[in-house]
Amino acid sequence: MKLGVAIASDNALPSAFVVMRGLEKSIKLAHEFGYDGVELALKEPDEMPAKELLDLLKKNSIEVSAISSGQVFAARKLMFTDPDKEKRAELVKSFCGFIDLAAETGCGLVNIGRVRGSIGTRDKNEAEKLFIDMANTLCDYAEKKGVTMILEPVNRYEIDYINSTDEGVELIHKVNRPNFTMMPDVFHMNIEDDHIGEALIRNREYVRYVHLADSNRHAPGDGHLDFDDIFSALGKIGYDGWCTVECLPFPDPETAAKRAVAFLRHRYI
Ligand code: LER
Ligand code: MN
Repeated sequence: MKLGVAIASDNALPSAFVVMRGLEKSIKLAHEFGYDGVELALKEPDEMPAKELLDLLKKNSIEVSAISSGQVFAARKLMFTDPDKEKRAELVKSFCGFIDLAAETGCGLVNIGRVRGSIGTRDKNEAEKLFIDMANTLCDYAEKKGVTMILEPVNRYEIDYINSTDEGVELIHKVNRPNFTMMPDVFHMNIEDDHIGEALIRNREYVRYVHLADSNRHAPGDGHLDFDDIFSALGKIGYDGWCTVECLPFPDPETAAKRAVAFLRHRYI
């Protein structure tokens, strides 16, 4: 397994779920603290020119674990289930840029978290049709670039659609594309799933990437999640991908990033 940390540029909203901000500084610190990679939480695909980014990664021996898209929802209010055609076209444009970047950086993964959008008072089938159409459009483009789209079940207090991993798998079956799968986040699983370890084992086929935070969304080890159970389940299913820390920057970004490595390295990863 490889250990990553979620980062964003300086202009990310204060509410963005990342550990450190400032791409250049965070890539340097990620290496210094002992991470293998960074997950880039981006609003736009070109927040840093690709060449500059690739040089910076190489210089610091850091890989990109995935491109994440939460800020496309939080800052730009774009979503898969938006009935507005123009907004959906804007989303396709940004996601094609994310897919290009995922191919260029070699991570080959683009996350779909809260950007899937909500259902609200609409008929669920109507919203779901919009989601599935968008997923197919993006999978068509991603397939040509060797990129996989990873759906993240997110807890009910943040979004009203696809909260548990079982719901994620149900939707993955409906989309039914080889490059459309899932990325569980143990913070959301702790709220929505019956049992974290059992749900990971049950849905093993679709565990392509993992987000880590503790029960209070602080650094792993600072709350009461059973990480022995989580990593024992990941071991049982032969998971060998990225585990990326996506916790709140508490008490401050650098301390959170360091505490997460201190807890996870050697014990689990
Ligand atoms: C949001 O809570 C989250 O976990 C992100 O990774 C997805 O937007
Ligand atoms: Mn997450």
